[in-house]
Amino acid sequence: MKPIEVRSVELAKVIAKPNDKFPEPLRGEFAFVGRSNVGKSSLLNAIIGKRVAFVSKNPGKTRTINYYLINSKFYLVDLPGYGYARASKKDREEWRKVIERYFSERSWNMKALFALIDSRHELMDSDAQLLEWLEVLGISPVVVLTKIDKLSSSELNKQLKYFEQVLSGYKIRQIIPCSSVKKEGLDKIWNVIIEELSKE
Ligand SMILES: Nc1nc2c(ncn2[C@@H]2O[C@H](COP(=O)(O)OP(=O)(O)OP(=O)(O)O)[C@@H](O)[C@H]2O)c(=O)[nH]1
Ligand SMILES: [Mg+2]
Repeated sequence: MKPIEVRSVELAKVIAKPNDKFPEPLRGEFAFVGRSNVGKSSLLNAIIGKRVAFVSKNPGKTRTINYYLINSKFYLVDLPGYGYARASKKDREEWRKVIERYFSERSWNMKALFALIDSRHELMDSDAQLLEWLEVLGISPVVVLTKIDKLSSSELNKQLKYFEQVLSGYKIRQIIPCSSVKKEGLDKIWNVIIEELSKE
């Protein structure tokens, strides 16, 4: 497939408060969801090829819904992370509301959802909860296994087998192992985006 050249990136909209409006739908959007610290903002930067999203080694960095407009055509959406145990109850409740609002009010405009899961660990309860919730909503995510540069090739093989097995009970579109640091798997993410955009 012909790659998309990222000619322009603009932080088009930040949704911080419950009443903030979503931007005009344009040709659709691709959202990135996952536990806090799983690497959503890093992955966005890696696929865009520029440092636009804030990355932090401390969980809970992205607290708003950030819409990055690419080539004035479509959006990449950075969602706040869930499952950060040390956040206050109030904060966690707020993030949950923001994410829930996105799925209930805006997922109709989503062309694909990338659900990020850390390749190094077992599936967490909060990931399973998200996957179950997506099934209820009728959304089949692309699962992105992040930070594979931190695994040896034998560990990676073991984890891939584990995730294929544990995810087999869910409706998953594709599993993509990825590293934002080593820039691995990014082409597969682009292929999903290109395929969806070419459907119009
Ligand atoms: N080794 C390695 N580290 C990564 C990778 N992706 C992200 N990280 C690191 O993981 C930490 C969290 O990355 P972020 O991209 O901020 O994670 P996030 O999911 O956006 O986190 P929140 O905004 O808190 O939800 C940072 O220290 C990143 O440098 C990767 O592919 N490989
Ligand atoms: Mg982030």
